Formats: sequence, C-alpha cells, structure tokens
Amino acid sequence: MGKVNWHAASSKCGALGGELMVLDDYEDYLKTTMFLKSQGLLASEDWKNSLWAGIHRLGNGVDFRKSKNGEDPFLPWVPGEPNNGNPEEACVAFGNYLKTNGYIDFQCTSENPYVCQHPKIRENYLCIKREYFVETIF
Ligand SMILES: [Ca+2]
Repeated sequence: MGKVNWHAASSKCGALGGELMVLDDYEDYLKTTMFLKSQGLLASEDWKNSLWAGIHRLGNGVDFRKSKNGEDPFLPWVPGEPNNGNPEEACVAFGNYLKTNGYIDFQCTSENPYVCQHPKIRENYLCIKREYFVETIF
C-alpha cells in the first residue's frame, strides 16, 4: 500500500527534491482538495488513509510548524482536531473526517500514504497545482 511513517515519507519527498504537501491558504486548500479527489486520494470518512503533510511540532508545548522552514502553517483542521490523542500526535496529515476535508494530528509513527510537492515551482502556483505534485504514494 505504500504507507510509511511521517519521517520516512518526508525523507522520500526530500530525496525527490520535494517536500510533503502543505496547504498555503484557503484557495490552495480548495484546489488541492479537488486535485486529490480527482486522483482518488481523498475519500470520505477514510481518515485512516489521510495523506502526510509537511507539518509537525517538535517537543512539548510547541505549536505546529512547517517542517521545511519552521513558519506558521495554514491549518484547516477537521472537527475535533488536533486532539493530541494517544499518547502523542505530533505529525499532521490531510484527510476526511465527519464529512470535512482537513488536517488531523497523528502519531508520527503511524503509517499513512503521502504525496510530495516540488518547492521550486512558484509561478502561477495555483494554476499548476496538479503538476506541482511530483509523486503520489497510496
Ligand atoms: Ca488526532
């Protein structure tokens, strides 16, 4: 199934010259959601197959940050998340829960599918979102 833990997914994207997917803003959220649905990567009520995102928090009491540069991320959580469930959920994935598409905090050791995006493509970013993703593992 190509599911791996967060660190393995992040490493695999890095080896491709990319990074785990990150939602830049609400418009990006809408376009990315459409793209992932079109690829069959975002199923309703299938939160267990949420896609790893390039967001996590390092250490207790630390806010979620973009793993690439430590910046504050745009965080469209699904209802009830982040809940920092058992015993600690420090990594973030994008999926569907309670009919809402958004982020869910997971244990970093969970094995989830992931998509990578390429960081060098900046021009017309939203229009080329589809091409922005360099690899999908599901
Ligand atoms: Ca959670």
